[in-house]
Amino acid sequence: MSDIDSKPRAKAEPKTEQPRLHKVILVNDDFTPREFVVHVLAAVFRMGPGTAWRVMMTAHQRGTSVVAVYTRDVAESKATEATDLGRKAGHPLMFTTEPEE
Ligand code: TYC
Repeated sequence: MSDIDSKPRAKAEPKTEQPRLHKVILVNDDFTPREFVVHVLAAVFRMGPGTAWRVMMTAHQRGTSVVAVYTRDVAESKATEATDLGRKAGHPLMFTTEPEE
């Protein structure tokens, strides 16, 4: 077979790039009550109590825990909403975001 009649090869990359996803990260502190962290995770991230407890304990023991992954706007607004719930209740609870690799 000559290469003259060979078909163009399919492009490996998709034409449009997918938007980069961002992680919401829960940061441990020494003051926010465990139950309050679980309440915020359930309210803002729609977690069941078992999952919320595990995510909270991961941050408590390791310093941080990945809560969820969203597009950048959603990740940032949820991190702000969750951090604000803590601040309004007088707790230093903090959620941050970072792009996924
Ligand atoms: N370390 C807190 C305590 O012992 C509980 C806690 C867990 C706070 C996770 C924040 O992201 C956090 N009361």
